[in-house]
Amino acid sequence: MIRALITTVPFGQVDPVSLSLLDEAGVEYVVNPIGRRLTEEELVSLVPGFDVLIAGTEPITERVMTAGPQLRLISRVGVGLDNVDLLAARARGIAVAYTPDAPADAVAELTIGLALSLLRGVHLANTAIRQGVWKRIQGRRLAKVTVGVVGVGRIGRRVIRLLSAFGGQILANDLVPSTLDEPVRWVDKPTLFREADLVTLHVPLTRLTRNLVGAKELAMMQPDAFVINTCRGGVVDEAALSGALRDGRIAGAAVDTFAHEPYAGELVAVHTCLITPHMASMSADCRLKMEYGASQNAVAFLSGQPLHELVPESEYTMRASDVAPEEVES
Ligand code: 8YV
Repeated sequence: MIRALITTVPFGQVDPVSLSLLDEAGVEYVVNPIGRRLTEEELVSLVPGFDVLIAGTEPITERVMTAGPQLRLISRVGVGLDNVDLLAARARGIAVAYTPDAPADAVAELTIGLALSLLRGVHLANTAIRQGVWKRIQGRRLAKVTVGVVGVGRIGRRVIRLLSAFGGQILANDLVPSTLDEPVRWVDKPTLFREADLVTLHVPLTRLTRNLVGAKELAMMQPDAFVINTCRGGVVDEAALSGALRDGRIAGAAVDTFAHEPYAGELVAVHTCLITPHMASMSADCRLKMEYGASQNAVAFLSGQPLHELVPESEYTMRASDVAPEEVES
């Protein structure tokens, strides 16, 4: 009997079809008994005896793989791979699959929602009114501001598509300017930080994107500018962001992803920071797409069928050289 540990939660809540798929394929599964993102320690104690991990964003380290010598497949529910030690997996012959397209629409939509909220001060008004303060906040519209998009991959492209419907200026930065249907101005990062009224980040977390937005970049930004991080914690230096917000060096931020999750750090006390609990991919359709995709990948792998969503070779090469394409200035 093949055994799968489903670490990501929720799973099968929107629709149990992904669990049925595993059942029909004769896969015995256990859903994360702790009900939240597992720590490395917890995963080490849970993993023995499992052949497959249907995984979230918990740390899937060499230690975890050593503790689970039966592991043959890590099937990520989502796109980010920073939590998976790809080289350790390869060294042990463990395949890694993911669902790279599934989260894009939901993450892009929430990003637009956060942009609108920041620009109109929705988060500030929501807090103020609960404190007995009736204060109508005057903000700006997306049509009237310049948005800087860092990382124009699957998610960044969709953000640009949605933004273009509002009609504002769009600045873009990535390794190589790509061909887009929408009008954007490709710029280097310093120009983007200096000129954008709102910066939104859509890069993977790598050694080189860690702290991509730190004190230096925040200092380049305009005092009425905003930052949105729906990509990965660690891409923004949280201490530097907190300092910049407290000192009023930028107007606000929306942070969905944190270096340590669940997050309970200093940004919680900063009222100009709109905080959400890594929920950009938490729309019903997106969860279903990711869960079903990851289950399909597992079933295909176990039945020896070709996998369409195996992590591509370029990810291993990049990991080995520790260079992320997004880091090279355009
Ligand atoms: C998580 C994400 O995978 O796609 C990603 O990389 O960060 C998320 O979609 C998901 O929330 C894990 O359950």
